[in-house]
Amino acid sequence: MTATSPETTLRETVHAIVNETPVLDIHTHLFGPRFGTLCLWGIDEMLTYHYVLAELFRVAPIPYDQFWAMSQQQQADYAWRHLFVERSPISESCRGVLTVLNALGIDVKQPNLDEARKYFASVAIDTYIDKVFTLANVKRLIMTNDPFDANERPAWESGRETDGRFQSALRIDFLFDRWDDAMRRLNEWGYAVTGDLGPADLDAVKRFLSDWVERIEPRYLAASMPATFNFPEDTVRAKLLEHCMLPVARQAGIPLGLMIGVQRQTNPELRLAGDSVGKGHAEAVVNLCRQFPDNRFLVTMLSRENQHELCVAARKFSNLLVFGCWWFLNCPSIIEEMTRERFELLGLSVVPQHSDARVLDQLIYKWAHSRRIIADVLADKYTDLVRAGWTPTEQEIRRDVADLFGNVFERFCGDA
Ligand code: RAT
Ligand code: ZN
Repeated sequence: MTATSPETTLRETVHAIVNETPVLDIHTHLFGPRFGTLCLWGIDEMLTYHYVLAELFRVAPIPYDQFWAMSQQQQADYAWRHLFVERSPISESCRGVLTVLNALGIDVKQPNLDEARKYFASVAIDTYIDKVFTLANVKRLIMTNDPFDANERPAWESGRETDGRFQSALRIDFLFDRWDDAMRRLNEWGYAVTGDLGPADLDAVKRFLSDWVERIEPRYLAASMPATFNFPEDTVRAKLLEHCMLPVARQAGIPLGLMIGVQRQTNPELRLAGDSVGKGHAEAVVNLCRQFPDNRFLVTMLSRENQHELCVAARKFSNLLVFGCWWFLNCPSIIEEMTRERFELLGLSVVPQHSDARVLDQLIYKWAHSRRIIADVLADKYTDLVRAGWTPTEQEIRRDVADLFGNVFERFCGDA
């Protein structure tokens, strides 16, 4: 019998602790139970997730219009046939569906979705939410809440989310991306704006934001920015950012979350799956952090090429917290590379991952897959420390993982 090496024991301990530590998921598109049909779950939602559909259209012999005219069940059946039956589902998004089904005890090697549908028809949403939080070991998550969304607004107007596991983030993209429409709506809602972006307009936007901060108590203000975003720049976006978003975030004592690097609707035929990536300007982040030391910035960038500069920026400014492996970066090879780079440059002062889940069930796979990589990289780092004569105790490992999985974020927000 070969004895287990101390290195193997350390690795196993790290994996066990990473699996046992509940995580705070700081960016999702999930909704709590009081949002009714906005809370998406189940096999048909998983198979029509836009990450999956982008892959389906690469292999499916079907015109876009014909696909979009199908019912959601038909779309899911179609995706299952082409991506899971007629070829092996090796991509990250397809593998994710299998991880979820497998965790739920459903046989994944099926010619159709009958078994899976039978399972989902047999569970009630409240029980299922509890089950997913347990399986994914998520303690809380942060939603993405858009006051301009006609489906979401009424739920907020009739009161707050009462399930404490679902916290909010105030998403403000609409003000940046569709200022003309936003102006019209603001006027309808009693926030008089003329569009000249003079003091009265800026005051009205600030009032609007502050009212929503009061209404939904967000953990942060959030915006996704195109790859072209820069700061300073002579745009409506930069004016609103400087004179409305930043003061409101300061006043509320919450960070501004920036997700930079999207190229919207590169292929509109793909609908939600039609967005792409561009290399962003990390210097915009640097300029913001320097010019507004009293604001805190929670930043993720979409291009792999921006990751190193972003880490270096965070070394210079403690009001910058780097988070997550976003969207096209959320696949194992890149998560590993980014996590390694971040640990090496920033130690434990990062939020290594968020799920971006749109369908509740996805919490299960997104966290299972990421946990494994985070644990591996962390174990490598501890092994290096052992070589340098510094052996971590189990308690120290637990502390570090709890930091990565929530406490760093809470402290950054001033809440721990
Ligand atoms: O990851 C996604 O699902 C994207 O479609 C986006 O929603 C992105 O995460 C975002 O928050 O803009
Ligand atoms: Zn997102």
